[in-house]
Amino acid sequence: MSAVPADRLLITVAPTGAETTKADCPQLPTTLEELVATAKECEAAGAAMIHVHIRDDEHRPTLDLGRLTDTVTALKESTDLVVQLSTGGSVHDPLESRLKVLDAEPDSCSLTMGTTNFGDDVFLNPWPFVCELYQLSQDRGVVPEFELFDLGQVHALNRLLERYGLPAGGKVHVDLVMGVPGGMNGTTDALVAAVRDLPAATTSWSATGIGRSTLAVMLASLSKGGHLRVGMEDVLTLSRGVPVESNAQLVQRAVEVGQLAQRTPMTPDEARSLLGLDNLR
Ligand code: KMH
Ligand code: ZN
Repeated sequence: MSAVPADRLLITVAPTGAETTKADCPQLPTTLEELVATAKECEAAGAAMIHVHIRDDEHRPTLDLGRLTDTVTALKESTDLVVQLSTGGSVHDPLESRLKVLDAEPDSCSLTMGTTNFGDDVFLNPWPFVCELYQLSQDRGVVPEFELFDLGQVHALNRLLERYGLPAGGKVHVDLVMGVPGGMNGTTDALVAAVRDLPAATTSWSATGIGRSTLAVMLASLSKGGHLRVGMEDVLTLSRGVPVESNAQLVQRAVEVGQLAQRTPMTPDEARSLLGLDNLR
């Protein structure tokens, strides 16, 4: 496929995450049926990629390999979305289980470039683990999305690419995860600094702002020509005191804000081209 036109906007939906409980947020998609229904709605609304965390029968985060594999299969049968599995899991998941996520054969996996204070917890990503996961993704032909929570992780990504070369598929896609308590601020200034220092090999990048930073980061990303990640993993209110009812509502809002910036939502096929998945077929 030819190059994706510059006015196209990649919208990734992160519908569930690992932090919010079903009890606190009954509209959070935690069962496979709910996840598939959400994925279909979000695809219809304009999303091209889905970033997936799954839950067990008690709605608790899990990295159970059988469930992950069934989830990839179900999403591929029911949608055309690029399926990205989280290798971050929850802050309680052991590193070995996080490496095994790639056995579920997703199109893409998240790959966080360093350890981050995560609210009162620690999201552990020691350098040797980052290197092992990256090399595994290269061996398996899984396209990583480099998740950067902090400016130091921008530097770490430069170091990783210098040491191990390009990802499977040959493209470098980055997601700036901003506004996590312990990571970089969800501000235009922080976004500009992070984008300025991205590796020269970067071919695309998106950004998401956690909680109330969501709109500031969305506007900053669009104004710098970036892409967007939205979803209930990252934000649960539309405005102060107004709860999000569905992930599709957040995708719809991203489409509308993107339209103001004269950007058109990318199709899943265009996303595959953008991310280098075409080169792996
Ligand atoms: N749940 C966070 C601890 C990822 O998906 O790779 C990690 C996270 C990042 O959400
Ligand atoms: Zn995640």
